[in-house]
Amino acid sequence: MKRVVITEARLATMTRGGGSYGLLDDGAIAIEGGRIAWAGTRADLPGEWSGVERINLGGRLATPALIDCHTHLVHGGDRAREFELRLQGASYEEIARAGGGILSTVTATRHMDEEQLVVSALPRLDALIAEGVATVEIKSGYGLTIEDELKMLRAARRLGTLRNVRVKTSYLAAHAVPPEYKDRADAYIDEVVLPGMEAAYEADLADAVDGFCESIAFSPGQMERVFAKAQALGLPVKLHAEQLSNLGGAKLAASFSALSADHLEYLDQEGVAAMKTAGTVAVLLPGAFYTLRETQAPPVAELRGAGVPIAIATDCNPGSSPLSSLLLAMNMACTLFRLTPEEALAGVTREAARALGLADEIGTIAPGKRAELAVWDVEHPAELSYRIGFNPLYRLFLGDVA
Ligand code: DI6
Ligand code: FE
Repeated sequence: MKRVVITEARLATMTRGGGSYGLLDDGAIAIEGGRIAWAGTRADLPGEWSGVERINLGGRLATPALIDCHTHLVHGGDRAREFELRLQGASYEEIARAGGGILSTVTATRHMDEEQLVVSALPRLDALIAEGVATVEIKSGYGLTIEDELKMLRAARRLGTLRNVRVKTSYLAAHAVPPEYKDRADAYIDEVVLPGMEAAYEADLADAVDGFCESIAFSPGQMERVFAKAQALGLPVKLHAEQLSNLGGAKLAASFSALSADHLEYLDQEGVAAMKTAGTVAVLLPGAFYTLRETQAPPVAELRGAGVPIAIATDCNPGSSPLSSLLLAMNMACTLFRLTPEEALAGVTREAARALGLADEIGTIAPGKRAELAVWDVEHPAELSYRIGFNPLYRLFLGDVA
């Protein structure tokens, strides 16, 4: 197996108990077969690694490669016109109820084939990769027929073969009720969401099952039926919960041991407690908060106080978060939600890994983890959250270094 040692690096290991950021000023990382065998201060590098090929980072900062754990990267068309309408005063819910919003993206997505979806998603994926992202979650949810949902998931899987990036997919047929099932949400669940989930599972196209629990989408009772099926198939669940109102979605998700509950602006104390008990990660999406000019921030102090892990993601989607910069999402999480820069960085590394069920594989610089590192031309990790519209990535190292 190939061996290599990375030296002359400042390391933000993001391991717990390592002090602030798990920072090591004069660090080294020993890598064997694409996995970290040892990480620490250079002076302590075990003798067996002397004479092994070195990569000198010239004193730059290395962090775990970034993880965007919530995106709708694959979709047809755009919603620039809806952006204009919102600026003229229409609300996100009004537009959705009038058949625009998510459903206008459904029309555009249904008109595209798998190849067109892949081609249109690549620039967004490349923008993320250019900022140090090596793992990205991609949801379906704009097809809303069995075939169109599977088409989206196949496009997402293809993206993972076209670029050096790990793609985790989520089956999100329970995103909106399509026009052909208007006022028949339960029939849509029975005839499309549940059999489509089985088909996605059979074809190994879904790594998790997601839903949108909201008055303009699905009730907790309806989501419970979706999650029961996911559980029967052995698929982990997650949920868009408490984004526009409090329906108790996070509590429902936690009762199914969800990997994450996402958005959470209207989360209450009961939801926080349920998430803590279940180990469900809170995925905060400041791009949607910003785009919708939401004024109620998620209960960060309560989440932090309860010890609920907090992740940050772009929610990259054409309607509520046309954002393909994870660095900007980190900045927004600090400025809009008052996360610390260390929490923001943990939110796109360690906690994002946990939100995808990948905590054993990626997310920190520690022995046993994959050697997936982002190297930055900055001195201190707080700079990653601090600057706006500036990308200091020097290099992305993936498992292929050794
Ligand atoms: N919440 C969101 O922010 C995205 N989906 C969801 O359930 C937005 C989807 C869209 O507006 O296209
Ligand atoms: Fe979303």
